[in-house]
Amino acid sequence: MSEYKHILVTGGAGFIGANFVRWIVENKPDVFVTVLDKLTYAGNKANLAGLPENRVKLVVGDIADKELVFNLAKDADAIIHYAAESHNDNSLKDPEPFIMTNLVGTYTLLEAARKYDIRFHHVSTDEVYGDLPLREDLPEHGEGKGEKFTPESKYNPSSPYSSTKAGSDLLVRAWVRSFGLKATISNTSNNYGPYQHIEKFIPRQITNIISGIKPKLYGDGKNVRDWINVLDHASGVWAILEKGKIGEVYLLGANGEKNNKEVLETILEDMGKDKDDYEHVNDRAGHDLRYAIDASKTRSELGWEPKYTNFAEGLKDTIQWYEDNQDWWQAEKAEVESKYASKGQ
Ligand code: NAD
Ligand code: TDX
Repeated sequence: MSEYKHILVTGGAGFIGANFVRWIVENKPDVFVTVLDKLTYAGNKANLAGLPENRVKLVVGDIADKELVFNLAKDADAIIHYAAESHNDNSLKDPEPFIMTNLVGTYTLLEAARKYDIRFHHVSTDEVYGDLPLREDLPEHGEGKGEKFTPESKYNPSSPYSSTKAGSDLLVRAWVRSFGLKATISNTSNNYGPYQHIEKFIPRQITNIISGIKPKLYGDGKNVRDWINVLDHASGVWAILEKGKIGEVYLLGANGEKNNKEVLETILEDMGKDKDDYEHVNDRAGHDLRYAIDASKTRSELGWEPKYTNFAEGLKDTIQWYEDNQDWWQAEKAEVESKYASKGQ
């Protein structure tokens, strides 16, 4: 039996939120989910298609809408906060929605959780810690202190996206300390899996190949991301909600470090192409070099373990999902690519 019977999931029609809602429906039969989602370009009702009405209700609205948020919060016993503007490249073009959603929206939710004394879990990213040197540039080839992010790492965000996520984390910490809010925070590495918007690296390249467009690699492709399957993120968030200590920060990662070039070559080979059949395009401004998560505290304190740690297999399943669900992404493909093309990417 779950301690939380009615959870309010913000951003539940986006990539990670929808996978979380699907995970709840599958694994927590006594939990009812209200999704609050604005359905921005990144949100999609279809991400929740097929879920039973007696388990999941979608409310379309903005997390910065105080009246709506307070109304929904009073009927919930926990808020799991996924909603965000989430794409670094977009934040370089127009930071404003990032300020409004990631900061003002988070503030609005925190005030509602404070008023009704509700458990709050804030979903954040490893990008708040900035970046790490590449392993090959470390003196002792990767072994040693400070090599991965820990909950004690210094905040050092690089982009408008990551700085607004860092700001939202700090708001949560202050609400815990000053108002006794029952909150936890998770900082997670790069997720992959179904329902990810095609502006993001892995789905963009898969859908490029299906569409006969050459994949696009930023810079030299040496940048490293620490990949975690989106379902392992879901189980991690639930473990923190139920077993995490109030006021604590938990890192979620699955030892999945890969550089972008390696990931792209694997996608190309899996899809029957030459592994060098791609283009180098303009690099991202301020492009973070490497992310890597040390999740040992989460594993030892909460007993959480990622299950889907075979990245090669997970990537194959993800490719298959985009091949099988072309109706889900085809209509947006030309517009996404023309936005990138206008920046030489
Ligand atoms: P996404 O962009 O796919 O989904 C975001 C969702 O939030 C969308 O459904 C969108 O409609 C909704 N939304 C945006 N603004 C809103 C608003 N003002 N009010 C209500 N809903 C709004 O993002 P994602 O990749 O699923 O990321 C979810 C969360 O996880 C974010 O907080 C992100 O920072 C964090 N995160 C993502 C990753 C990753 O690899 N994608 C890694 C670590 C952490
Ligand atoms: O076409 C591309 N070519 C390319 O080389 C795109 C879209 C990206 N890249 C590179 C940039 C990054 O090094 O691939 C890497 C991954 O890029 P994104 O998918 O944009 O993800 P990233 O910037 O790493 O951020 C993601 O993980 C952390 C999520 O989008 C964030 O929401 C999360 O906080």
